[in-house]
Amino acid sequence: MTFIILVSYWHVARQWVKMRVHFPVAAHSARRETGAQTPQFYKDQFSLRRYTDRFLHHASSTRILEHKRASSAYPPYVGLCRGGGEGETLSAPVFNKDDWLTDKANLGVPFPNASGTVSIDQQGASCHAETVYRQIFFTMPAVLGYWNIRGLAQPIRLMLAYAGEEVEEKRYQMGPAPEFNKDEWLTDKAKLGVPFPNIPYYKDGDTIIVQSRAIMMHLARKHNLYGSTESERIRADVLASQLGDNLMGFVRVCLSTRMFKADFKAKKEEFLKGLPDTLKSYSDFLGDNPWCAGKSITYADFGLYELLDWFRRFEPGCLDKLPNLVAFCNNFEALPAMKKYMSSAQFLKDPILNPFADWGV
Ligand SMILES: N[C@@H](CCC(=O)N[C@@H](CS)C(=O)NCC(=O)O)C(=O)O
Repeated sequence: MTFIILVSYWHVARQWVKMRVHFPVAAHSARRETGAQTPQFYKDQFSLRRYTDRFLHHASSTRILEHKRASSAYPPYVGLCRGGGEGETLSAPVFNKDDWLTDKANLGVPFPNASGTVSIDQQGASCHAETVYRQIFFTMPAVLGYWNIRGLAQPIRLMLAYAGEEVEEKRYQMGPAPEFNKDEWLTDKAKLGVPFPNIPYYKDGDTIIVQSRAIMMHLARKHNLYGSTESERIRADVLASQLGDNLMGFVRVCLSTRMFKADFKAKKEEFLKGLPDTLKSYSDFLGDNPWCAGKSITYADFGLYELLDWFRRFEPGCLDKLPNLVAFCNNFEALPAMKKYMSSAQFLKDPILNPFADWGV
């Protein structure tokens, strides 16, 4: 009996020491070691998926995510999550958190703790694990996969740059002629795990989106680039669909030799005959508006800019008689985020199309 009482006391005393002595001491040393405000704990057997799902739910306002992604100075926390089991202090390299902490007080979300500050309480490591996994999740940027060309991904890249969303790009390289080897992409294609694997794809946590327009519309909803009235949204959607038609027509011309065994020069000439009318339709659609849906920029404008830029490269001077389209391009390029992106190393000016095309390679 005495033995049982002693063991119980020992157990309670151990728990008390753990909560009141071990954790605070560990907290203190972690603070010193990492420069962080609070210690970081984790429990590695917790499922990442479970916590990322929960975090996605918490962050359905996505302000936390956006905050992070808009802030390139915020260092990755993934490095904090190594070693140890329950209650172990992670001896991380120093990641200064001031960038985040300055904004934390003003974040205005129910869980500003998702910043990664950890409180030591009776829930012990499980709550720490969640917090740390949240850190991992929201410091992991989305991935955009596409060929190492402008192609269908460029308007998406422009949107991401405009929205300030940090993204990791997987730019697949197609092999040279005559094989034009696609293995780099095909290896990933088999593992993508969606019913219609294709590029571009946009992978954000567990969410994988294929189809360029679906990606753009998702980003439009996420970053408020989808107009504010139904008629603005209709205008944006109509333009995006029209752009898709014209882009495919144009790409077919550029793939004359490879896909249609047709004479590129003849196809180009034919295309150029129709180009003024095509451009006039866009000019009429835009009218006096600064952007295609009206006063505010929408996802379709990113597609319009891209196609107009291809056209003026394909046929220099083709926009000259349409001052509103010229102004549209100039205004687009003058947007501070675009100016910055277009002069950055990430910006792809060329190639526009894959190496088997007759133009834009
Ligand atoms: N409709 C799709 C077309 C996607 C597509 O055709 N992707 C081309 C590059 S532009 C590709 O190489 N896909 C790889 C594949 O089919 O495996 C979209 O808009 O995303």
